[in-house]
Amino acid sequence: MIANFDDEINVKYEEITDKNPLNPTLNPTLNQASIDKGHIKIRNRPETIIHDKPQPPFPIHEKSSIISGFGRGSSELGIPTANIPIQDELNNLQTGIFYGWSKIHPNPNLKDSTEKRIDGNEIIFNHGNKLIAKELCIFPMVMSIGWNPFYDNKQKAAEIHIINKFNDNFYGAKIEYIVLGYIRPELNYTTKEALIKDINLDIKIAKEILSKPEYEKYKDELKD
Ligand code: RBF
Ligand code: MG
Repeated sequence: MIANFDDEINVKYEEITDKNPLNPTLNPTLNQASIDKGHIKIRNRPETIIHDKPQPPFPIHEKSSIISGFGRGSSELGIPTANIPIQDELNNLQTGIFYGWSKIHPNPNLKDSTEKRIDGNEIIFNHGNKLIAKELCIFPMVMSIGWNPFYDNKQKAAEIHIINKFNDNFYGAKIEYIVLGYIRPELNYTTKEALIKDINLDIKIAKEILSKPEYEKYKDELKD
């Protein structure tokens, strides 16, 4: 199967090499992706290696609280992310972009509260209690771990973009997730649009891989 990923992406190759044993090869000549041979190759993007099934250290299954991030994900990129503390298992991973399954657990026992974000803005923690039943399903996710070179963060962050359109935010809820594989290293970009385009490709790739039975079956581990 040939997927049509023939987007031109404007990437500055400032690859984060910290703990990056995979060292993906760059394929500047290809402008379409072939998924069938276990590799996704896209022009100007490091290649994504797809294994028949998750390889160690995956699967990594955790349940974590959602903390406030920079507030850039929704407002600037249109790609909201749930920021989570970097716990041991995540800290041991190479930095980069990952994929898997996720699910939100609201806390109906908690009332709304407010918290000050890093940028000084007050945000309301609704603990996930505004979400409706169909938003509490298991969804595919993409996860970014690292320093966001495009924004030059001073702190390492872990964030999850759940691939679903939510009607409300869910600060203060818990997120359960299972990480199944690695897509690419974090990159720097010449424009915000290029970053957005690349994240959308990550989403496309994640959905593609997660639809394979050997990856889809891990959804069951998040069922109550
Ligand atoms: N930030 C970067 O600086 N470089 C990246 O390559 C990058 N890739 C990302 C891929 C995904 C799937 C997601 C969800 C985020 C990525 N980010 C990246 C982080 C992005 O800059 C961050 O979510 C926003 O700045 C909000 O904190
Ligand atoms: Mg965020």
